[in-house]
Amino acid sequence: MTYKWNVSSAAHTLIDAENRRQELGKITDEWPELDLDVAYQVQDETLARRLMRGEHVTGVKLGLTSRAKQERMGISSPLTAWLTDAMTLAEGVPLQLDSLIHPRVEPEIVFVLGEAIEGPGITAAVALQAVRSVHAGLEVIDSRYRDFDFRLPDVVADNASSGRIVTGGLSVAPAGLDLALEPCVLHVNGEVVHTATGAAVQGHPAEALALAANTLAARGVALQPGWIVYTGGLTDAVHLQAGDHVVAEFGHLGSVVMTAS
Ligand code: OOG
Ligand code: MG
Repeated sequence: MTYKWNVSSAAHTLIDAENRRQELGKITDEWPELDLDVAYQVQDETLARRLMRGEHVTGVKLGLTSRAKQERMGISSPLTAWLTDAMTLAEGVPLQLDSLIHPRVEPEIVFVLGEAIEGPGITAAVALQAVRSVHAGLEVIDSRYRDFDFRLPDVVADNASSGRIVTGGLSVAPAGLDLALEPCVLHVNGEVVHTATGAAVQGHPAEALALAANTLAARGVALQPGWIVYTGGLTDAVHLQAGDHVVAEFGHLGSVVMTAS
């Protein structure tokens, strides 16, 4: 029997895999016609299903904005996806590994917006003016695809492997920061596993913010005041195991900590 793929069945399959913590093969293997436009329709349909079960949009995330991430995943174009309140993990609350499929963690620079940003035509400088605060962040990604093996439309449909976000409590005003030079050291169980500076993300994290504003404008979406924006992993992501203690330590943004259990 061949499965009848369409926007609705793809969204259902992805949300069901997430709920049941089961990996899938690539959708594009069975549905090669899944192009980027349709993939974003699937992503929006997965969001609709999250909202229907009571979640709220808290912001957006960018994916594959750094060379480290692009090279690891074998995909060179950035993408955007949705963040909801159900993805938020408070700092200090352990991540339950059995609530996810095969989580990995990556450090990110995070913006909280004070004003709306409505593309197109937004530059990094203009985008930065809408930022209220900058934070240290850890994102736990959890692809619904086996071994994180996907093509661009697959990962777009899968809400860019969204899992959990942990945002550092220190809130830093953007004025006076040079985010291209902002250093980040990722420690796992006391060992340094990756280092980067903010320039890893599109040359400057505000470029990623502008990219989000401009590409979302094409889908009729403006970034809203109060939204949180995860600008993309600065480094390759790290597999998580029970007991892992992860710290992303930044130069001016403080540190953010997460423990897996
Ligand atoms: C795709 C999600 C990428 C990032 O920050 O680059 C992402 C993946 O690597 O599974 O969240
Ligand atoms: Mg990420």
